[in-house]
Amino acid sequence: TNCSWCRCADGENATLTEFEQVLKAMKMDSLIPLAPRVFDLFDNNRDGTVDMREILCGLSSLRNSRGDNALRLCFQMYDADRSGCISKEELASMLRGAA
Ligand SMILES: [Ca+2]
Repeated sequence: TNCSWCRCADGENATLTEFEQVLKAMKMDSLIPLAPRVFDLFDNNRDGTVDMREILCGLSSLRNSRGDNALRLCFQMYDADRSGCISKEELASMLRGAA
């Protein structure tokens, strides 16, 4: 089939563009502005694509996040260079992205 979600579910890896389609297909449109961050966060093995397992794993940690965990996850999402702190530049780009 031609849909990203199905290709992904078949075990193929999704690129960022395909990942955005997956978010749309899952009615998670609110995450689309954050797609590059979420994508980066889900890409556990850092190969530049997310596979089905990484997506499910990432989604379940999003869903199970409460309090501190959710906060840490958000923090990781915005900490673009993984420095452990959110720089002014990162904050600015986050606010630009949210606008
Ligand atoms: Ca990956």
